[in-house]
Amino acid sequence: MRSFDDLVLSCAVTGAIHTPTMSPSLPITPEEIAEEAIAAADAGANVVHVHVRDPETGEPVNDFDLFDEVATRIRKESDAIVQPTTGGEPSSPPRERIGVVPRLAPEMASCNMGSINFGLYPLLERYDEFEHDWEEPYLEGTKDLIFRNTFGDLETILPVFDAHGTKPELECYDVGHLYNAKHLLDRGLLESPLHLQFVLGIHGGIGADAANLTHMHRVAEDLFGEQYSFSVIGAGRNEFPLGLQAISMGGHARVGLEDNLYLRKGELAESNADLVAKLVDLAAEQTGREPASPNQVREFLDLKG
Ligand code: KMH
Ligand code: ZN
Repeated sequence: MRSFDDLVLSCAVTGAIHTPTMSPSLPITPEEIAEEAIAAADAGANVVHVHVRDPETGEPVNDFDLFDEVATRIRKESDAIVQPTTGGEPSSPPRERIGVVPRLAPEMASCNMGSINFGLYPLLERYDEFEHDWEEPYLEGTKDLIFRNTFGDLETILPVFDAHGTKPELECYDVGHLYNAKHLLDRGLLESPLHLQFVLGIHGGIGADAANLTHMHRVAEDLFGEQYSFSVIGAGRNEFPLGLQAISMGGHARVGLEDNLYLRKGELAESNADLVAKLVDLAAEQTGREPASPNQVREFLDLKG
């Protein structure tokens, strides 16, 4: 693993899975998404991961004008790295989701390393208390979702990253996705060093526990040696325990309302910035590590800036 004393701390401010009925804090409009991202950056996030939503319904969309508006607003007020999703509206095919890369030519964007079942039943059961309405039309497509990212899709979209100088952050939802990344590296579709995001706790992916994070790290060590760095997403209540574990292993972490709505058990987070501030405090107190500046991250990850 590549060493870096400071932290790459990402904040995923809205995502595509949580619905406005689950938390009043979830940003929906481009103004809200940008404001949340800027505040998260002020609290210590050096990367802000953004999706966009229909301002009227909250539905996740692949609307590149909205992405452009969000990115422009953030860049006016912050030098954080704006990382758009290419997971976008997750029931749409990758060839549609990738459109954000030619449109924004971002320095980094997410890139999902394989297909998975993406099950929402456990999540929605958990949020029953918010009187979540199963009939919300845009959830229809995600009730039994295959999050599609085939080898053929990756062969199509990775050259688009390359053509725009956009570094892919490789979202790995299971151990097999690390082998997919190795395969794509060997075929010259990815370039070292890789920046991996281990995603633990999605229903359909690897479970969120300490042993699984250790295993993902061990497999990455075997496959990529000194030529990679990693960050972790612990979905839901696993955000802080797994984030802190990753940081104590020399890795990096992501927090945010895309992945987790709660500051602690029973207490909804009022903002993304609160989630960032909590991990910044935990990391400093428990490991002595602090977030790098965005420019230090640019240098470490060799972003075009
Ligand atoms: N939704 C997360 C589990 C993406 O946007 O491309 C992973 C993610 C992927 O953020
Ligand atoms: Zn995302």
